[in-house]
Parts: sequence; structure tokens; C-alpha cells
Amino acid sequence: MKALVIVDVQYDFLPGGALAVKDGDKIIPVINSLQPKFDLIVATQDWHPADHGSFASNHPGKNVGDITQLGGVDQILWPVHCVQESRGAEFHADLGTSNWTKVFRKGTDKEVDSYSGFYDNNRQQDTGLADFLKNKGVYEVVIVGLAADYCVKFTVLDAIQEGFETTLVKDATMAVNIQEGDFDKALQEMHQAGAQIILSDNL
Ligand code: VGL
Ligand code: ZN
Repeated sequence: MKALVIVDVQYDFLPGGALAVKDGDKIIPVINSLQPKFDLIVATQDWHPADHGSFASNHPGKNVGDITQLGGVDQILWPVHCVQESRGAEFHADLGTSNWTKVFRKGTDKEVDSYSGFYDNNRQQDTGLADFLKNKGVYEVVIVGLAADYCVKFTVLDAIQEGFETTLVKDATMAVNIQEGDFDKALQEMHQAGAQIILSDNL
């Protein structure tokens, strides 16, 4: 079976949000048009406590974009985003959610960030996504959402490592692009790791 994995399509990653991805909202109709093609749909949700260690404001003297150590790995400091129960953490109202089987929340431990929908950045904690998909008989995953150069990329790389045939839909993702070219770099990394990169028309 083939599953659609929708990564972090939440207000804080959309235009007007705390960590907005430019044109991030453009992917919502594309994702909605893909959903009827799948028997199994799951989503991930960035879901941080207010004191999360990835927020620059929780590190006195540090700024957004600075690098620190968190959970034993390098951590980029972000603006406060996707705080549990806040509007910014909600899925966009235009995104169809009625056929989703399950939502996997991540980034809940303040001591470590979690870009991937499967594991935290230090690969200590497991969201249960891999076992869930395998128990459903999924062998192929199609991944879409935000952001292409962070959570989508690490979800794709972990999906490959977990043995799934993994496809990224290029017009159903957008990048933060802290550095110009980060989107292309991420696409290359995912492709080199074994992901198929396609356009939604080809699905
Ligand atoms: C993300 C930065 C921090 C993402 C989440 O969803 O790509 N990026 N938290
Ligand atoms: Zn986050």
C-alpha cells in the first residue's frame, strides 16, 4: 500500500505565520488534489512546548538564526512557532483533513528538536510513524508539505532509511530558503539518498 505523509502544513509556516515559508499556501490546493489518490493519509504536526530549546527567545543573548547545541546536536535557533494549542500550530483551515488516519506530533520534548516526522534530531525518540505505516502494510510513501529544506527533507531521508520507497512531490512543498538555493540543495540531497522527485501531475 501507498501512503501520503503531509508534513507540518500549519499556520506558523504559512504566509503571516511566525516562521513563514514564502508562498507556502500555494501548496494547499495541490495537496488537496492529491489526497483522493491515497487509501492512507497521515500528517505530522510541529508541536512545541513554550519553553522549547529551539526558540531563540529561550536562550538569553542569542538571536534567531544563531546556532547552539540542543540534545547533543547542532541547533538553529528559530522564532517562537507552533506552540502547543496556539493558532499557529493549527493546520490551515483550507487543508482537507477528513480522510486522515492519524496525526503524529513532534518537537514536544524541549531538550531536542524534531524535524523528521519519524525521529528527533538526535535519533533517540520515535514518533511511532514507521511502525504505524509498516503495520498498515505500507511499502511506499509520498511526502508533501513544509518546509522542504527542514522537516520535509528529514522526513524523506528517514523514510528511505526505514526502507520505504519514497517520493517527494516537488510542487507540493516549499522551502524556508534561509540561504538562496537551499531548496535545490535539499532536492539534490533527497534525490541522492534515493527519493524519487516528481510533479503532482505525474502521480
Ligand atoms: C520546521 C523549523 C523548525 C519545519 C519546524 O516544519 O520545517 N522548521 N521547526
Ligand atoms: Zn519547530
